[in-house]
Amino acid sequence: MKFFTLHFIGLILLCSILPGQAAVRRHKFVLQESSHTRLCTNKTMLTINGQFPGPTIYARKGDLVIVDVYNQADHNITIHWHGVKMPRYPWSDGPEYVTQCPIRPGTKFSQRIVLSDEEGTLWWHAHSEWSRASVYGALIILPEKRNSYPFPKPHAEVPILLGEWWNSDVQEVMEEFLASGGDPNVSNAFLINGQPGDLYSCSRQDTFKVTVEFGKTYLLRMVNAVMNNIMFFKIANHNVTIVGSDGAYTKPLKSDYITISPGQTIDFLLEANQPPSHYYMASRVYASAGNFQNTTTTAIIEYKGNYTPPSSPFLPTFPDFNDTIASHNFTNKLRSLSNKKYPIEVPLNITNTLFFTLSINLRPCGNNSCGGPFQERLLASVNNLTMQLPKTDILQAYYKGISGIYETNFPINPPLSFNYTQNFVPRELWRPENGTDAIVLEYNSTVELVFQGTNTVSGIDHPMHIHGYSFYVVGSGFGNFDKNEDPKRYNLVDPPLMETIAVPRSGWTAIRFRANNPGVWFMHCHFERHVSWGMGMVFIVKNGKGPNEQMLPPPLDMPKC
Ligand SMILES: *[C@@H]1O[C@H](CO)[C@@H](O)[C@H](O)[C@H]1NC(C)=O
Ligand SMILES: *[C@@H]1O[C@H](CO)[C@@H](O)[C@H](O)[C@H]1NC(C)=O
Ligand SMILES: *[C@@H]1O[C@H](CO)[C@@H](O)[C@H](O)[C@H]1NC(C)=O
Ligand SMILES: *[C@@H]1O[C@H](CO)[C@@H](O)[C@H](O)[C@H]1NC(C)=O
Ligand SMILES: *[C@@H]1O[C@H](CO)[C@@H](O)[C@H](O)[C@H]1NC(C)=O
Ligand SMILES: *[C@@H]1O[C@H](CO)[C@@H](O)[C@H](O)[C@H]1NC(C)=O
Ligand SMILES: *[C@@H]1O[C@H](CO)[C@@H](O)[C@H](O)[C@H]1NC(C)=O
Ligand SMILES: *[C@@H]1O[C@H](CO)[C@@H](O)[C@H](O)[C@H]1NC(C)=O
Ligand SMILES: *[C@@H]1O[C@H](CO)[C@@H](O)[C@H](O)[C@H]1NC(C)=O
Ligand SMILES: *[C@@H]1O[C@H](CO)[C@@H](O)[C@H](O)[C@H]1NC(C)=O
Ligand SMILES: *[C@@H]1O[C@H](CO)[C@@H](O)[C@H](O)[C@H]1NC(C)=O
Ligand SMILES: *[C@@H]1O[C@H](CO)[C@@H](O)[C@H](O)[C@H]1NC(C)=O
Ligand SMILES: [Cu+2]
Repeated sequence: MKFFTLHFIGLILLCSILPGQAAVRRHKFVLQESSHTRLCTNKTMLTINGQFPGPTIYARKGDLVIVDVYNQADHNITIHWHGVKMPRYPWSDGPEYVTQCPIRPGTKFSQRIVLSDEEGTLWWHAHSEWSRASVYGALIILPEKRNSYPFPKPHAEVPILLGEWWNSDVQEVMEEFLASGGDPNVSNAFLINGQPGDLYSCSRQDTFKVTVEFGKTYLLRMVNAVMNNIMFFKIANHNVTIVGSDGAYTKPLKSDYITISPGQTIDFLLEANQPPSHYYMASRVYASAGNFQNTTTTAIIEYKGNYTPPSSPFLPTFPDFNDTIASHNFTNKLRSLSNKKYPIEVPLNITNTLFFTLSINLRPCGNNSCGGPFQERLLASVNNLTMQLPKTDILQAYYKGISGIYETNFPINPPLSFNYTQNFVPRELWRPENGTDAIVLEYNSTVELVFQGTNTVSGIDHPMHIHGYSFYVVGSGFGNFDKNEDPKRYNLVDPPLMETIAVPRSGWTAIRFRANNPGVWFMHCHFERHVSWGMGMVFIVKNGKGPNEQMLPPPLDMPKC
């Protein structure tokens, strides 16, 4: 009798928890031109709902978020939900001409953001030309109602969005460098939550501030929405504890600085354990090559209490701009939580072994008229292919069987093997080929992908991002990947689960994932100038046999080309 009662109650509990647990949340996004002033410069720019940064979306694990996107600006747009896997539903993923045609001015598209196992901080941003410079915001995914964080409940939570600001129109910056073939103009400032901070002119009164109480712990949810740089981040006199990245938990990692790639997110705990005062949190570039903005953006941590604040808050000191070891060291220390409650499933039996070179390239221009080195045009490639976006999106072409839009010949190895990381790669290897190519993967097959940086033209880090998937980062190192020796040192026990990973300059990174999400998925460098130069390719993952292993049909309001 007793047994029956208990069993019965258990059943009721289960029923009330399982179905209907996930909520549907609806938001309205209106793309519009709105004016904003930074660095004493007033300009109109694309925003969502007039906000910069855009609205923060809150959800719980497994929810369905519906966003009605209205384009009331004079510019094409698409919105990407960065790090959301969108199981079986690539239709709302967002990359222009890969999964959809742009939402044209005066039209609307209802996007379904299908959350599944993501938990932590992700973000959304425009995925059309360079509009993401001002069209972005945080997407915060809390645990399911009955669950809590795998760390002590913080006293408060604060989103921290790193951004970038040009005094001029970003669209013009983009058009100019694509026309010239040279590098884009460097920006004028970096931003924390839309504000440059005190170290820039006329920014003091708007500097972002966090008020803390001594003895309390805060959860900071950081997103790197910067366009073209990996960033170092530091808080004066405080160490932080990293607890998550890219919408997955990590083992707690104590550090006195953070390296964060564009696209990546990092959740960390800040313990207010220092003498009450004012402290800067600050961010500046990590750059292994090229021109960059060398200024520092700041926000202020202000302790509550009665004390005389310093005339200026304490400022942290940073690793050198070009400290590749410091950058790589930090990223390399991240580990999955990987316990009973948060298990991981690293593929061990690999079906697809892929090796991708990441290169900056040059192509001659008519009468040496371009703005890149040797008056040539700067480009970028994966396995020597510079991706050309088609005029109709690849997803639609795949789904409807329209030919002539893309090919499926993307090479699984580079066409030539050479010493990728020698200091000076011979110039005959610098010129890439055009392509709009995909790799087709069988449903539920497993992938190991090694990214190899090359030093053609100039070696630099590449923050690589894959849509539709998170992946385990099983190894990385410097020099040329050694397929016999390096795999012996892979971490298959608790590798971090990421969706953006910085491949170090003159080095390589190995990732693994299971191709269990059918659809068309963009893979690209998250440096905006590199993707504009063609550093991208597409994975097509076929349907499986079962009913829950197939792509869902497209919505009726899919934008048309
Ligand atoms: C910025 O410019 C816009 C349009 O040119 C104007 O409407 C707005 O008042 C200006 N804002 C400031 C703070 O000057
Ligand atoms: C880019 O920089 C160049 C050189 O400083 C300048 O002439 C040009 O106007 C800038 N372009 C934009 C769009 O700001
Ligand atoms: C932060 O950690 C470093 C070691 O990484 C240590 O030297 C320093 O004392 C710590 N600072 C604080 C405020 O805990
Ligand atoms: C930053 O760059 C400017 C000009 O590009 C240069 O004058 C200055 O010395 C640099 N500052 C630092 C800290 O490297
Ligand atoms: C970093 O730059 C400095 C000078 O700016 C140079 O002396 C040093 O060798 C560089 N370090 C690396 C690792 O490239
Ligand atoms: C990198 O990490 C290793 C091991 O964790 C440490 O010994 C070394 O000092 C670190 N180097 C830098 C530059 O942080
Ligand atoms: C590995 O995968 C292949 C192809 O999917 C399969 O035939 C084989 O049985 C698998 N081996 C193990 C040890 O799981
Ligand atoms: C590749 O080039 C690097 C840098 O010059 C050099 O240290 C390395 O020995 C070379 N590797 C091979 C296999 O030649
Ligand atoms: C890339 O392809 C071009 C054109 O076929 C060729 O000239 C070049 O050598 C190739 N480079 C590499 C690194 O494969
Ligand atoms: C590659 O594509 C670009 C842009 O579509 C075009 O201008 C260029 O001529 C093409 N180059 C080659 C070598 O096919
Ligand atoms: C996918 O592969 C995993 C591991 O081999 C297996 O457990 C699972 O049943 C497979 N799923 C499908 C739908 O084939
Ligand atoms: C906007 O998108 C449509 C549909 O793809 C395209 O035809 C048009 O050229 C685009 N407009 C601009 C200004 O890029
Ligand atoms: Cu890149």
